Amino acid sequence: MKIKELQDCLKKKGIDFAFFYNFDADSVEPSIVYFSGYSGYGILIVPASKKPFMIVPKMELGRVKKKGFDVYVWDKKKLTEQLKQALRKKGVKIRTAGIDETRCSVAMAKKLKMKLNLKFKGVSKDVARIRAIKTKEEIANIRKACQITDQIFSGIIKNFKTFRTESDIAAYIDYFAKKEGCDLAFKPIVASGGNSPTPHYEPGKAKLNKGFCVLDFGVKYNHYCSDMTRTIYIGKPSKKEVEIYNFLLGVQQKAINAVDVNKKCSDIHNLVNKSLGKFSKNFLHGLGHGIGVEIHELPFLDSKSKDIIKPGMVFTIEPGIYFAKRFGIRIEDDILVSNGNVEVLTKSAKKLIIKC
Ligand SMILES: [Mn+2]
Repeated sequence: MKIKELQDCLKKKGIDFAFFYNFDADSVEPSIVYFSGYSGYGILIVPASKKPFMIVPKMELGRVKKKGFDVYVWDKKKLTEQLKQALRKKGVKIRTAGIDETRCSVAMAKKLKMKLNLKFKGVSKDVARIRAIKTKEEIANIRKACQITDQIFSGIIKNFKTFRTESDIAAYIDYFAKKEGCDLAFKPIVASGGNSPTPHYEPGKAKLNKGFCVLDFGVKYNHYCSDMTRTIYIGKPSKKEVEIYNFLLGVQQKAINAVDVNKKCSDIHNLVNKSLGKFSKNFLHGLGHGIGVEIHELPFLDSKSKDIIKPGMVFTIEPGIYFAKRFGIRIEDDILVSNGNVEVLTKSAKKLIIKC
């Protein structure tokens, strides 16, 4: 169990308990989702050697109780006092707290320090490392997210005639993700024609332009993300355009073939840079990133990465070639590495699709 892994790490670092919180109704705290499956407002405390517990608003009690955690009803005005009492009741020492230093606000840290006289140690790297290796259940969720992503892509292709603008396609993705009970993993990218060279383009009411059209989207199934990119062509591609597309596809396949346990992530990125030859200067981002409860997590496949590929990792391979103001092409799949096996979880075809 992953909580046990976190607790082992807390003990090793001399931390009494880990403290994660989410006080923003519009967002989720990845660590709370990850360790508890609960995606709402509240606090998760993971003591180094006692059972974890949560403090949530009364209206959320039902949701949390289903997850099997001890839970206290949150008293808004007395949060720190309440936390102190709960920790004492559980017999947890109140000296050193592990916080996700990338997410805990300065105001929160100040308050905890003042009212509870706590010392802090950062645990963000430890949590990221634990999260990088997926369990069977997590893999099943990601697999399902990838299946739904494939279904949405085939729906886009089938219904292509009905779309007039980039946002028509974005809305279709949004609708079908939600119809399947999923959230979007991120705001879909639909970048046609002259917009395609912008890797993180935000689709608007622009009419679908002729030329390459980059479709980059993913869903969250049970909080777990998928992330896929296909580049299609609207109109009639020139011979040169088809060549560049097929060249990039070859490079992407080469990168996937190079994935193996114990390889350095930076080596795979560097291999792609080398294979791109004169186009390597047109490759503007890292080759890939892990996916899980967050859309970008360990491992990272870029030239500076120190990450090593291990069984249980799931990450993207997404080389791209971008020519400013002309066109861009990106092809992205989600890759699962297990013992002795590398599997591509996103199955949508990659032969260039041409729509008139
Ligand atoms: Mn991606």
